[in-house]
Amino acid sequence: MSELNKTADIDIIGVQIDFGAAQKGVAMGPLSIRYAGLRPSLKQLGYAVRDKGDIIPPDDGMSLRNMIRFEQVNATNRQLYEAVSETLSEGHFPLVLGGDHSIAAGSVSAVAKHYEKQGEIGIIWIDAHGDWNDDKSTVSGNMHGMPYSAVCGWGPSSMVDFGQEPHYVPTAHCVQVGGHDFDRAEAERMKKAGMHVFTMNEIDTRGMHDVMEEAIRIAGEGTVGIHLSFDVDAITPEYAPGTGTPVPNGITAREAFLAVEMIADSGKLISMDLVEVNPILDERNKTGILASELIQLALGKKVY
Ligand SMILES: [Mn+2]
Repeated sequence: MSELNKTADIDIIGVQIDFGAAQKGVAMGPLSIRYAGLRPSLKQLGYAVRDKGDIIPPDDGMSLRNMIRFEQVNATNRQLYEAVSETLSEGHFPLVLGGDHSIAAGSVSAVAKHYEKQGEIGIIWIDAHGDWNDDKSTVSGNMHGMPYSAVCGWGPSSMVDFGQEPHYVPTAHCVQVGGHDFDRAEAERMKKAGMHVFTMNEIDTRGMHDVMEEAIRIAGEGTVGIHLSFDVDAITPEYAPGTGTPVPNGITAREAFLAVEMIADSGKLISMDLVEVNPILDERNKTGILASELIQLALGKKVY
């Protein structure tokens, strides 16, 4: 951990939402990660840990055109934006547990806004998917496919508007790692926006260590720090079966460990989401346990 975060307390914020995804059950993700022993493990690392509990979405609300359950997703993200902002203003480290990935719209918006006067933040987004659709390019209308585009200012703008005048994250500092299931229009948008994308092919060719060195440089150099948004569907389903949109032949658990250990060693991590753990689809909480381990390693757990 950085000097900045070495002394920081960690606030756990769960978000029980699955309205951003087609496959239900991911709302129970925060509990499955907690059951894997997250809090005592983080305490063992020397952190003071405060669990702020879970944000519960409203049980009703409207959809907009090509944005399914928009109202519920937006109301939930508004609450998350406020919770993360409060945590940051108290000097604590926000650790956000999903829930589907739509929640990154709330968490990243809060982090970018908090550091607005100090400088830009960088983002490392580890995911099988781009999450770079807007309400025009989307094929499914599911909002968990849109947050990365939204926080970069490429829309949907309504997804990150909580009345705060959003501070968008420049794509010059935004990295996608582990992508291998992009929609065609989505990929075009990412290219146009100048996103830095390290696909599975690139990881195969160069190795995770090389890829992460560059990713950390892009997100970490000239920024106030790095937000890590980790979607467990980046990890191949043999290791992470408990997720709603699994994609075969993703990164291994070892590669994921290496990636988050390198982020920890960079000393640049300022906030983190861990999303898309779906206990209904899991095998004996395997994915929840893996998620807990990834968080510990990202926060500085060492084997030796
Ligand atoms: Mn995702």
